[in-house]
Amino acid sequence: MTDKQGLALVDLDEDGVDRAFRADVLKGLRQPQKAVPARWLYDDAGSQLFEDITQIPEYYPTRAETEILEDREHDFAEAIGPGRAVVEFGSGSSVKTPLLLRAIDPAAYVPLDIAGDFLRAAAADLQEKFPALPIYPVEADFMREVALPEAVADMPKLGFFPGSTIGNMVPRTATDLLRTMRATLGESSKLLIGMDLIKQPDVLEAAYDDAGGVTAEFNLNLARRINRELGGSIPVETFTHVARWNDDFARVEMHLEARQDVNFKVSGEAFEMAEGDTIHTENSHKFSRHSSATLLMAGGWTPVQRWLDKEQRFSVILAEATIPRSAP
Ligand code: AVJ
Repeated sequence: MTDKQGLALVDLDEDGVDRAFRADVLKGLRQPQKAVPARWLYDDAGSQLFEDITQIPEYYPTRAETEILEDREHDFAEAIGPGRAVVEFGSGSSVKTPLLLRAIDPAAYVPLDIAGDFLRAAAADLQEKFPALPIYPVEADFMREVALPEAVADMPKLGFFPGSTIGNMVPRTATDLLRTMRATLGESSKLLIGMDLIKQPDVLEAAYDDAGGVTAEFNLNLARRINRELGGSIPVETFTHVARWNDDFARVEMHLEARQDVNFKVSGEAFEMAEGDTIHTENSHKFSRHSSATLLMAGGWTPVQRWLDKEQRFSVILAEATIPRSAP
C-alpha cells in the first residue's frame, strides 16, 4: 500500500497484523518449496542481528568492502570527481558513507530509505560529520522510481549501493532495480556498487553459518516473528539453520530445515512439513568479473572501473549510465 507520493506504508488490519507480511508468508508456505521473502528477516531484532553478523569473524563482506572504501579514496576522487549529488539506496546506518563522501567532495547527499525514523536519525548523524554538505533525506521505496529533491535536479548524480545488497535479488529483480536506479538518477549518472565475489564454497558457507550461531539466530528469528505477529505455532526448536552454496545459480541460500515431521498453523491455516523439508529464507548471489558486468549491462550500466580488497574477496564497481544506441 502506498500514500499519495507513492511511498510504501505499513498496512495493518484491525488486529494490528501487517497484511503484506501475512500475505507473503501464507503464499510462501503453500508452495511445494516453502519460501518467505528475505525482506521479512529485517524486523528490529533481525536488523540488530544483521549488525551483529557484520562483526563476526567468518562474515568477511563488510570488512572487505570497508577496506576498499578506505584504501581507494584517491581512485574514487579521480574517477568520480567533485560536485555530484550522492544518492544512497537504502542508506541504513551505514558507516561506509562517510568514507565515500570524504573521498569525492560531493555537492549534496540524498539518502533513500523506507524506514523514515532511522533515515532521519542517520542523516542528522552525518550532518554533524559534514556540516557544510547539503543533505536531503527521502523516505521512499527505491525499488520504484524516486522523484529526487528539486535542489539536486541539475547536479550530476552518483548512485551508491554498497553491501552487495543487489545479491539478495534474483537476476530478474536485480535487473529491474538497476534499470529503476538509472531512471531515478538520470542521464550522465554514475553508480558505485558493491558486489560480493564467487569463492570456495566452504568459505561462503561459513560466512552464512558462523560457529557462534549468530546467523542461525538471525534466520530462526523469522520463525519467531511469524509466531509472534501472525499467531503461528511453528516449533522453532525443531528447525535448524542451513546455509548452502547453490552452484547452479551462484548463490548462498539460507533455509530453515525441519529435523522431524512437523505440523503447525499460521494465521489459522494448517501446514505440514516432513523431516528434511525446508523453508527458503534468503539468497545471497555471488559474482565473477563477467557475471557482474553482464548484470550491470542488462540493467543499463556500463562498468568502467573495479576494485578488490587485498584478499580479493569482494568487488566495488564504478559504472556509467549506458548511452542507448542502436548499433553494436
Ligand atoms: C545484507 C543482504 C548483504 O547477503 O550477505 C548476511 C544478509 N544474511 N548473513 C548478505 C545476510 C545472512 C547480507 N546482506
